[in-house]
Amino acid sequence: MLKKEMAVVLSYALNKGFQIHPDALGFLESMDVKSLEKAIRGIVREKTRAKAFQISQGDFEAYLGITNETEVQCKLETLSDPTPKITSAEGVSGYNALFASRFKKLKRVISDRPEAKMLKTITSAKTAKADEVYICGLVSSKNVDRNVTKITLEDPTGTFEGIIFEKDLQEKAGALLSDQFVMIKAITGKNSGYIIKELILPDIPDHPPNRSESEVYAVFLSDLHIGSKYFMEKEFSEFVSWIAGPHPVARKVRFVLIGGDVVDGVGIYRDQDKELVCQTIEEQLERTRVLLEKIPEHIQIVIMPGNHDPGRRALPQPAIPKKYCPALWEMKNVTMVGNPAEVSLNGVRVLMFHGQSIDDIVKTTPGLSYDSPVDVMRQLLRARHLGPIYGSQTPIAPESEDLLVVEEAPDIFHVGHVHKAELGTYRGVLLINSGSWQRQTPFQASVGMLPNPGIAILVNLKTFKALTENYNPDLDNVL
Ligand code: D5M
Ligand code: FE
Ligand code: ZN
Repeated sequence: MLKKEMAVVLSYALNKGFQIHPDALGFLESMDVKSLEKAIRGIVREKTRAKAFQISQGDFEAYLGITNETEVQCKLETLSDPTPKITSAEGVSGYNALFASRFKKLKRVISDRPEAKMLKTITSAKTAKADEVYICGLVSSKNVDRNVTKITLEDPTGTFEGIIFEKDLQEKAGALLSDQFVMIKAITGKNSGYIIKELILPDIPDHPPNRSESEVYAVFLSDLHIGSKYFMEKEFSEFVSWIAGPHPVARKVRFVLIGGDVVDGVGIYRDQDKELVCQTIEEQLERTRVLLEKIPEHIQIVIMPGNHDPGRRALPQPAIPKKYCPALWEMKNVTMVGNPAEVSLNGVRVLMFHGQSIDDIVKTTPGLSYDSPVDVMRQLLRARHLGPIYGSQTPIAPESEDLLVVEEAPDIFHVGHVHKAELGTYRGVLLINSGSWQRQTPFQASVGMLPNPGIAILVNLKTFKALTENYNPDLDNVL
């Protein structure tokens, strides 16, 4: 609401001899004219009766039925963050150590499966010459040739080749990603080759999610691209005002998570400078701080980087380094984490990942596309890995520990990157792609990518009900 409009509405109370406490002004600014008019008349009526001639923010809160914030639980914990584990040099030990770690961690993940008891190493399975074998490994190749699919797996002891004849199983194999971990059951064929009879992905167990005791909301955002000409600054500011305002849902927001591409960055793509309104990283992050500062301090903000943010390009990424934005780091209610990260919001486990690997996965998997990022997210959970494909477009650093393994199933899986807001579920996990706050860029238009920016997703952490706040100026473009 404009200051002028607010003065007109408040004059109603002032003319009746009331004073307005200055603490209420910021709060009132975020209300719309109609609700303020209504509230002020009601409050004036009540307080005239009580002969109390000062109106404070508390009076408005009481009138609107807003509960006292301090009673609500608001506990943010960082459960895992790659930042302190990331080695400074890239390419230290090559991908051997990375794959060894991936294999070891995922073998542990599947160890409680009944089939796991029958697992043999590739070398021992080959020498045992049993009719039926169970092995596991990372997919090193996959070929479809004249109605048969041939798969090669590797474990630390050796290489295994097997053939799939069955149609259903070939389809399942079609969705296997290279370097992904898989368990298989195979039998020996006539000419001593192996025929694959089962493909078992690590997957996640179906589970009821942890819930918050207090009824609080978390807001899921990503891909703001602050600094870009196409960042929807006006709409984003309106949404921030909504969070700070009197809407009953907004009053219950306690967490805001930002899943990467906070800023547009510098030198990320050719001739980017022509599409920037802020030419330095520092300026872009300062603008971010100014915008986020409008979020009330009782709301915890978590900031994770994406491929446009500074730090390093390869996954896993450290938190946006403090040297670019000391003021943002020092904000009391801001927590900076790396990508991927896991946080707990009042006990609800949220796995945050920017989503870079989606690009490689949609390219190589039949049936998956940018239209439904949530489908790709299901695939990542089945693989229990956030970036299985090594050496493709998404750079993955050869860390000695594979930090992209999904060691524990989350309650909420929060991804961004593809600029398409979408919700889904998978085995008790709420899947969120948080869309973007950047209008379609000329590049996206040239490749036919249609984003649905300006949609905020909110989740009630007690009931797991999700809702959206739509600031997209194009009304057709809804979630
Ligand atoms: O990516 C926004 C979206 O655009 C994401 O879905 C990937 C896609 N994108 C970005 N760059 C390319 C290239 N070079 N080829 C194909 N698709 C691309 P963002 O991370 O915000 O730039
Ligand atoms: Fe983005
Ligand atoms: Zn991105």
